Amino acid sequence: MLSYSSYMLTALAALLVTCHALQKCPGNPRLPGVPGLPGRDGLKAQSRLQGLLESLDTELILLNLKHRLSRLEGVLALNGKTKEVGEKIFASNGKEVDFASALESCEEAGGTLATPTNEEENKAILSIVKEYNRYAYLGIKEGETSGQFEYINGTPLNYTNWHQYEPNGKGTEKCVEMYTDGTWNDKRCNQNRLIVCQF
Ligand code: MAN
Ligand code: CA
Repeated sequence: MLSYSSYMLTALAALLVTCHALQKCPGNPRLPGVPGLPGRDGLKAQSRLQGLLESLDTELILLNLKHRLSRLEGVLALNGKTKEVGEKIFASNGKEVDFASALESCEEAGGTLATPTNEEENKAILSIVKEYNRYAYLGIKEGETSGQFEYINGTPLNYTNWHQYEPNGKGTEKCVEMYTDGTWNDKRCNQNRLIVCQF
């Protein structure tokens, strides 16, 4: 897979290097006329060629970006820093802060707090919690009605993994932490808990 994409990159790069050497790249206002094709036909062929080179340039940029991204993902996964489940990537920096600061850190990094919406995601977050052996705040909070919890974007929960007898805070524990066995506890929001974000 990697060697194939590397081959494609090299091949496309060679093509574009040639086009740059011949000064026939997209962005050059005019290409020389196509021999044997006079006037209007020549211009048509010229603009088709220009379009082709432009789309090749875009393809090369996209391939290069994909290649660099997959290498970055490989490095992060290898260091055990990320857990990927479906479309989601979970990650931690190992720091422990209160709920508001944890959410802020995740949002500053372009994500949000880790929010398990099924068992698989819960297990992925749990693996990070276990790695650091620290409880983590989840992207879940108590709604208007006490005892009723929702996602931080205000939508109702479609999956829960409460510890036995939880939630029990009755309005006094508005945040939710994950224990090191993956179960949840409603908890005051001012504790220091592991930052786990999702992207
Ligand atoms: C503490 C707090 C509560 C939790 C109980 C469980 O009092 O962490 O949130 O429900 O322990 O015994
Ligand atoms: Ca509780």
